[in-house]
Amino acid sequence: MQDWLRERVYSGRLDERLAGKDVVVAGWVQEIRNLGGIAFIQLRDREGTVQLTALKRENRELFKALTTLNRESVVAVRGLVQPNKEAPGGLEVLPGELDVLSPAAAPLPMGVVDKVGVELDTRLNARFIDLRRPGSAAVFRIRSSALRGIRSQFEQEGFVEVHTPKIVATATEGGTALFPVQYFEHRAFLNQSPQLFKQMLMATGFDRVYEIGPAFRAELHDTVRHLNEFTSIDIEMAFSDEEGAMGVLERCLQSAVKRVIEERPRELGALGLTLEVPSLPFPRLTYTKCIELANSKGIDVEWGADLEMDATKAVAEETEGFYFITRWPTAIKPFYAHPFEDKPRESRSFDLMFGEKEITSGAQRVHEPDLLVQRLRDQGLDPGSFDFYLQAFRFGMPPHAGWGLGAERTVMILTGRDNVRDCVLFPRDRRRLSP
Ligand code: AMO
Repeated sequence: MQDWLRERVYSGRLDERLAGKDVVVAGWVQEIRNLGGIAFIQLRDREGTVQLTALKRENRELFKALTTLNRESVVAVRGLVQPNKEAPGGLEVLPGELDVLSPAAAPLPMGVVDKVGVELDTRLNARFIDLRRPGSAAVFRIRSSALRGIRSQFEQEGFVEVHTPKIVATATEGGTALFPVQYFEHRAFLNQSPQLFKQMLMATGFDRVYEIGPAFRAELHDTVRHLNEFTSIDIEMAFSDEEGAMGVLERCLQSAVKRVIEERPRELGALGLTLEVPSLPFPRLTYTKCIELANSKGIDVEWGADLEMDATKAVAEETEGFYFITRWPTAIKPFYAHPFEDKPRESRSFDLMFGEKEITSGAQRVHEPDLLVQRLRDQGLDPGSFDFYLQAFRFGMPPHAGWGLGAERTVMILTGRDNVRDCVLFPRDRRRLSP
């Protein structure tokens, strides 16, 4: 590596003010057009491309070295910036020195700039190449900004970031979807959700916590919405009911969209998208109302049943953007959802929806230890195996509420992707464990 590489500038920073100056650019050789005496090379970095224009008569050796490179080789070039109306961006660099940092082998596992469509599987198998494509990379830049927006909202509202264990002894979200792991002489599992731990932290006085981390579900689902490992954005807040938690959620999503619009105009452009900041509050529909709506559209679903895709589609036709479904039947929500005091068959739970897609579940939780034991039994669970959790409720546990938001499903919405696999770098699904 040459010392001058330290002076590297991104292609996006090149403008007329640098005309006549020497710069260093570095990146991947995207395209080489050799016309004999002159060659045009498109060099790509994270901000776009810059044209290198090499003249054979100026430097034969450099010309040969540049024009015989395999596509996607990584090089650094030091050269003179010159205005050129025909070059992309109106500027070109006349290379004076070349450092080939890493020659690429040929053929490539997949093309970077080829117009032909590439299957998702091919793209995921060659993900390191796929992510060189502006459209694929845009998803992850948008994801990064969205998470920054959400985090900044948490910080603004006094949440403490925590990290809870991912190797655990019990299920939280139903016993069938667990990945077992051998933990020395014990059988353990990969955690499905930080649920039990974030609730236990409500007994400590932290008051408001958030965690952004992996969650594992051994679900057999092979759909465009399900992953076996996803990123869960979780909060728990003490002295709050479900309304308080819903308020934080809608402000977080608003903040995420604002950040993306501010920080990622180029990426939104690459995806052909314009986003609008959602206005608050998001509409709230009760579960009962959703059942009525679905029934009125000829969908046969009874009160007490989960809302399947056909029912949520019917509801989505009546709404726009984000909306909450509230007051779910207690029997179909997890044991920790608090029943309404005056109407215990309904719970203080909610889902956040976008169209027909669910992206968050949350609730005010049961904080009364006796009721919690009862709710575990009602759901056919053994309170004995939740002892470590129940302990935290017996020595002073404030009422509390929280939610879990799926990062990938949120990114699907923000980037208009149809498949959740597009929104995770290296997806884990029923058929995919590598790369
Ligand atoms: P739930 O199981 O509904 O609730 O999950 C919350 C959110 O996580 C995302 N999600 C998934 N994303 C991709 N693939 C999956 N297999 C998957 N499963 C879930 C979804 C979903 O809305 N403990 C509760 C949350 C709480 O009450 O605080 C929970 O985990 O976006």
